[in-house]
Amino acid sequence: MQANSTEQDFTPDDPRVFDQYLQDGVICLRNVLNESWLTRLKEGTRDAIEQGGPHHFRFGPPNAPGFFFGDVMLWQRWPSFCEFAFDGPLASLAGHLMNSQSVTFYHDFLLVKDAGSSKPTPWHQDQSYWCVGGDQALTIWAPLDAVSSANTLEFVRGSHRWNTLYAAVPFADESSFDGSRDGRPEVPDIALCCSDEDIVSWSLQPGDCLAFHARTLHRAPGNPLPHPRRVLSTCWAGDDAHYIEIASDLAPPIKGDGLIPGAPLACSTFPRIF
Ligand SMILES: O=C(O)CCC(=O)C(=O)O
Repeated sequence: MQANSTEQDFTPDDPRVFDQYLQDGVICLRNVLNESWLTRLKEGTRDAIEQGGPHHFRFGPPNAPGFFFGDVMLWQRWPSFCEFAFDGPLASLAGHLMNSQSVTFYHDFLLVKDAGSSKPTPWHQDQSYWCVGGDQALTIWAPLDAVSSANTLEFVRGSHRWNTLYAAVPFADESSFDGSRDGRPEVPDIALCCSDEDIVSWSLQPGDCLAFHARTLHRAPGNPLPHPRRVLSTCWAGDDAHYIEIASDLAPPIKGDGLIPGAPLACSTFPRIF
């Protein structure tokens, strides 16, 4: 399957942004983060990798290049990530795309694929891993390094409208994550059920973002390039998002503070931004 890197892209103030997101479940937005935010996030990323948090993972060769590092809830430990979540440009963008009056910050997720990492990210939907029900939920994927067709995300265009939430899959064979306890169907074989035209992807510069619905299927290759692929994903919830309990493992493995099923998600763990 060949990823198509020539898809249409937009600037955040383009009036077509909302309809495009609604239709495809993914949109590429150029020049969203300025140099100042990028510098702060790169500094924060360096620190975060050095001192992985309680839920970080590191797959690949131990103590050697080519690793795949991930960590969540960085905003709770690092001022740069906290200021980015609360004062950066993504909350209002998320609110616009979700057509939501309120925006709750669910979590951040740092993903670093070192130069030469052979770890692909499997096809999955983000909502499969979450304690979040509802339709107004999305992720914004912000690379801190240039990405090309060799190491960017790929999406099944429109898959957020398939009305199916699949079982969550582990990000690596060596992971103990179990997403199979809720009787959800397995992610289908995308090569069999989708044509090349259904798969979309973009090359990005630092500052550009991909915003996608929490049920849009996506994957990524490893990182065969000679420089790291550092990305900050942030996950946002809107008016109809609510807390759910699932039997499978959660990612992040955090249930929030005093939440009851069906109630809004906002709490001290998942703060409401506006
Ligand atoms: O960056 C990756 O490899 C995967 C990212 C992803 O799946 C996400 O941010 O939801």
